[in-house]
Amino acid sequence: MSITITAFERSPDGGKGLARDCRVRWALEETGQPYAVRLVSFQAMKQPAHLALSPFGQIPTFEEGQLVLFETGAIVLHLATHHAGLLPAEPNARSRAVSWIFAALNTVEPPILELSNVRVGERDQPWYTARMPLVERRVRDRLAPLATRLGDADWLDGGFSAGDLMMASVLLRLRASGILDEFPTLAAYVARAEARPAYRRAFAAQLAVNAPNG
Ligand code: GTB
Repeated sequence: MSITITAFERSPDGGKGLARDCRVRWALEETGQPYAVRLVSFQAMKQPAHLALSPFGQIPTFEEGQLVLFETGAIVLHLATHHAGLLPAEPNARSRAVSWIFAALNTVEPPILELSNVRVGERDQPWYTARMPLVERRVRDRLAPLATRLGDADWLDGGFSAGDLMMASVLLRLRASGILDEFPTLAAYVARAEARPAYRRAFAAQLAVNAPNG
């Protein structure tokens, strides 16, 4: 059955890997699944046809036969469950890898999102200067124990898994802030993830949509 995902017709970052279709493209590449992409405008994302796929009018969505999925966690978990390459075979190791998917989305991503929301949306507010250090501290409070757990390992729990795919995707968004580089082992972890051929193919495909000539 063929797979179709949705992505921004024009991504605010110019297709540099920050929009969430990148993590789904990456999972598709890691699991060797061919896919098509339907590009949607910001306007089209809020129209009934797209809302039928994504209740909040967001990208990415995932269609495979009769199955329609939204939420990148669910999409990556679906791919990892149904295809080899992103989850270990041993049941306990598999469950631990799933813990890392949830940790990335529920524990690490929220303060990172808050940081970018404050940077973009609250810069002109009178509380910005006072609030920013608090928001940055919440990010560091997640990164420090994550770095401790990673230690000098390549990946979070044995071999590369969907948990690493999701964690690296979440951490990538921090690079522009400079905070990721305060944690050299995490910066190296993200660089290791980005060096994977599957990530590079996903990144190139997203970039090609937004900068077809460059
Ligand atoms: N929890 C959902 C998931 O994981 O699938 C969140 C999906 C989501 O936030 N999608 C965003 C969206 O559709 C695009 S990725 N937003 C429109 C809306 O909510 O109305 C977020 C994103 C977009 C662009 C950049 N960038 O250019 O830097 C970074 C992140």
